Amino acid sequence: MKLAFWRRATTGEQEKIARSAAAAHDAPSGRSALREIFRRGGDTPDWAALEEHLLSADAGSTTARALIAATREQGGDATALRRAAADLLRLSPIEEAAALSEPGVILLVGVNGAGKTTSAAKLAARARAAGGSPLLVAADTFRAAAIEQLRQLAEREGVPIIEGRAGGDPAAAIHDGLTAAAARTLTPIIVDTAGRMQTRASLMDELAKMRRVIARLAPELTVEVLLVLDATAGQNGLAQARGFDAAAGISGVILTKMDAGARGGIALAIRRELGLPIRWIGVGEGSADLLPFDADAFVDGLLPPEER
Ligand SMILES: Nc1nc2c(ncn2[C@@H]2O[C@H](COP(=O)(O)OP(=O)(O)OP(=O)(O)O)[C@@H](O)[C@H]2O)c(=O)[nH]1
Ligand SMILES: [Mg+2]
Repeated sequence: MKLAFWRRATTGEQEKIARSAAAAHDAPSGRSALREIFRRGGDTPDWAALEEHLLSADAGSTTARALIAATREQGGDATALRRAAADLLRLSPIEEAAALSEPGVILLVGVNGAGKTTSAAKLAARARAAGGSPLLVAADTFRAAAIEQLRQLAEREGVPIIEGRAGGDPAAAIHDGLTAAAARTLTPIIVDTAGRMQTRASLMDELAKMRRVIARLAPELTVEVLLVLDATAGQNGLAQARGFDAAAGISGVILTKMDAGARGGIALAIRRELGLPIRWIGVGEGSADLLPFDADAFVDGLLPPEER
């Protein structure tokens, strides 16, 4: 059976995605700001104001300039801007094929408080809803409370869990998880890891070790490393993504807290500067509040079109 674990967003999900990106940016004023910038039917657009607008949405200056250049090339109107942004964010056919194939292991990494543990539970809930038999692995052995937190979420979702030993080696928890999953044919294996700063080399090495353990014990499993990024952290997300990608080889990003006033332009910057695909977005604390990323819906909210 092919498991539709990641799939394109439904219409209802697209609306939620657009709403979260719009709420972050105050849609009515975003709409009128864009109308001003492109002065419908008037003179040339106000490029400086557009740059300002993109910066205020957290796109970062490199990405803002690249988008403006693409907009000019493609006709210089608001439609060209929206198209350039959506083209940038959309998964390539190869990325989409990878997203659609069921991963064997999903490793969630990121800084403290980004939303790794709740996202692990949300992913497990989705995998179950899609007819899968996921296994959660509590490899945040740094704090006993973190293991307890995932245990409670696992119980709530009715998903089995393998718990690391508090204070123990996270790689050992992964070892136990792989063994249990093989014995009980559970898949995907969703691993929650401890929050860490991308600047701490020893903690980055620990992530690389976790990957090595998986490659050694279960070389047949595809491993997806998802960076969990708090969208409200703004441009700091870029530094986080760089550090984690260098250490652990990130395959995609979960952008959390898009419901909490984040300015979603960071998605554009991550994609443009690091080439990483945004795969999921978090729009709340509940187990259903993780949505498959949809580039067009996201741009609809971030750079709202004229009223239709
Ligand atoms: N509003 C909102 N809150 C979220 C979202 N995702 C996570 N949170 C909240 O953010 C807080 C931290 O989430 P955790 O999942 O514990 O974060 P973590 O990355 O595991 O944290 P550490 O294990 O301490 O590094 C919790 O209160 C979550 O409910 C989201 O998409 N929207
Ligand atoms: Mg956690």
